[in-house]
Amino acid sequence: MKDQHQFVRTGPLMEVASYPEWTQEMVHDCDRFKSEVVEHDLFTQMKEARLEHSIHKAFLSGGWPVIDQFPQYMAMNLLKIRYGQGEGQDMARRYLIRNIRVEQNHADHWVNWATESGVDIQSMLHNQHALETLALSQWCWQVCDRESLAVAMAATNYAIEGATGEWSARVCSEDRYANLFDEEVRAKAMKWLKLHAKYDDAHPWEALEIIVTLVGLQPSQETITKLRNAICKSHQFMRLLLDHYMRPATLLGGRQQLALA
Ligand code: HXD
Ligand code: FE
Repeated sequence: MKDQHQFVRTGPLMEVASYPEWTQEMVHDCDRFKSEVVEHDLFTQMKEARLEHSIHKAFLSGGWPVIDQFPQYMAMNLLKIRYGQGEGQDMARRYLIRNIRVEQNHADHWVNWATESGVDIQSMLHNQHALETLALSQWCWQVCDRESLAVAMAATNYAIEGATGEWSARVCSEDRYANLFDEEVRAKAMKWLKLHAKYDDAHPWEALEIIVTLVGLQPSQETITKLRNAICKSHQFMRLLLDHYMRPATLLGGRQQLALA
């Protein structure tokens, strides 16, 4: 049974024009926040191999909670699904089960990246992280726990994966950063970045297709607003994390002490 508001994509997966007009507007509205992540000075300095060592290590450590929890966000969303309850739910079920498995390896690759960058892994795994950087993981947990499947996937699989595909591609767009690592460990250290740095990565688009299939061709204004706010919030929390690490060193030290107190 097919209802008239059901979205069935006919155009290419990775073109925004293949989606309803409300989706195109939403994507466009959120892109401004995404750019602030992708173009962030921390990533510029990383790409140009001039990011201060302490900031580099602090970033890798501070990013860890989201890496650790990412499959759990997907698991929380998987719990919202019942088989055979519609095309959107069936697509989401396949996507989530498959990608939870993929993210298993990504956590290992992040740990390798951090290890080769000189991060103290035990403190990365067990330290309390700065409040500003914890906001991103807390937000993701909250949205996946409390909001609908569509809104939660928009905040995580669409917004975070989407921005990450672009910032990692930016860092990998030249060899300068990769060349900071000794040749013997370079491939291992760069694996996480390389895997995410694909301009042709279909994952965020697959998530978008699922979201639109879940809410249909004509969702309420309230639903659209919720989706848009969730996406923009994820981008803003990512930016907050990056801004935190780019603050002057003294302030960063002070804040970290505050978080540990
Ligand atoms: C960015 C810091 C400002 C956190 C990056 C989070 C990226 C999550 C990517 C997702 O695929 C999980 C993973 O471990 O690869
Ligand atoms: Fe990943």
